[in-house]
Amino acid sequence: MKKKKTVNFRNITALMLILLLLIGTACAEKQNEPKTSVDEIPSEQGAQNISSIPDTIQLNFTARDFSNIPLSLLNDSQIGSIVNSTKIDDMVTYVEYIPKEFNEENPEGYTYSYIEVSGIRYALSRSLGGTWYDLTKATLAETDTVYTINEVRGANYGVTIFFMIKEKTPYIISEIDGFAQISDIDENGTKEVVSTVGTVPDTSIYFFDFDEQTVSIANINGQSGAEYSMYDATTNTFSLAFEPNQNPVAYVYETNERLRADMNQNNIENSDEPFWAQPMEEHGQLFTGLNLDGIGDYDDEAYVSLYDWDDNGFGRYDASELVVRIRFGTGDTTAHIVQAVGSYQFYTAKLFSEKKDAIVLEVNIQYANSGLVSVFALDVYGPGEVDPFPSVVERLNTTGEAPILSADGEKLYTGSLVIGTNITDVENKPLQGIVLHSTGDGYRGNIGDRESQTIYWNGDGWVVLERLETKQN
Ligand SMILES: [Ca+2]
Ligand SMILES: [Ca+2]
Repeated sequence: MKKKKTVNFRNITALMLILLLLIGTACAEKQNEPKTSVDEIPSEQGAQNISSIPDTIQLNFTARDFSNIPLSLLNDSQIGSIVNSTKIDDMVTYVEYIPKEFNEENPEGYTYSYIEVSGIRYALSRSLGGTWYDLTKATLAETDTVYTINEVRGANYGVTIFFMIKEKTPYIISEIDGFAQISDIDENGTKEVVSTVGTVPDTSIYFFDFDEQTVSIANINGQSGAEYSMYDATTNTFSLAFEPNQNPVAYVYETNERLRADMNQNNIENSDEPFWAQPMEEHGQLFTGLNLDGIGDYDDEAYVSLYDWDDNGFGRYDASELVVRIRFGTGDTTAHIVQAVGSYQFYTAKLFSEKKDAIVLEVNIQYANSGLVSVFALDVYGPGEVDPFPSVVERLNTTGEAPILSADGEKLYTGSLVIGTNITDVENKPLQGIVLHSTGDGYRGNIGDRESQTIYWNGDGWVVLERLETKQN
């Protein structure tokens, strides 16, 4: 699933403002609700029982008509001096000013603003000033453009005002409590609005319908029974907590107006995991100076660790995995897992491209010292090479029962693979090959290195360039 990683300035500043203004907003808006003590805000250390949490929450939106209130004209005589002026687009200029005189209607200590549309000035807002209060233009869908500005009402009660321009006249279409964030929360190309208010965070989702001239609203706490809800623009998820001292649970918003628990995120915080289910890292090793994506020379790294779920320590093949974590010079990361037990050999080789290295792993199987191995060849792609995200393609994995065939249908090797895998340059070929050592067919007795074969990737598959009998016992 695609995860939105973009964090825009407005989101960050809006989040900061939410925190600053939650108290004031709660006082102004939530007086008729029972008071909830700050102690009931869920703590990160709280006990978690995933099973009591709803997998999905269907939200019901209530539509209300656009208010369509024209902005009032500003009398030029009220303008003392211009603080700054920003051209938002061809039609709209946003201006902050100081009134000619302060009075009951225009008290001191605020920043005042107006917009100029086709030469006509309209009074806009009175705010606490600073960068957080700028006029912002946002396109919610295709040509549906709105302008937003934040305003402080009363003591510290924040609202977001949405207006649009119709026939050169600005109309307020909606006012939303709190400092709203505009984000495509279901990633369908149309942006929604999310706003959180209250000392115990209470989040609502809004969407605008410009054909119907309505704004629809669903309050998450009211409809889910959650005590707490917040939106995180970085991960594009909602955090809900249903009981005091419960870890917040991450939900994604789906286009069918449903919140669905995001188990990928929630499992990370699953404190129900017993000790015996937790992997033990037997050993880890960092390999630096690699060139896996062909970008930035040898600036890629791999960290290879053996994890073990065999709590009794028998070193069993079916209870351990080798995890290869890759970090490119670009900062992007990916990972690949192969079955292994005990020790392994790590090689890099130009198997699939002259421009970059592939990873070859020779891993011990069955028992750490049996001499039997599996060989993996991993073709690594950085972000943007084949997918927007980095990926690892396994071009060789010898763990299966069935013999591995070459591009022209012959067995790559016979018998079992044994230790001694190495990388070799191949005469008159641009790429490198792998030398696999094997017991050969029909061999009984001690496991020994009886045959070796050089395999080479020809673009479509592996071919055997050379096969040698290496030892006669
Ligand atoms: Ca959307
Ligand atoms: Ca690189």
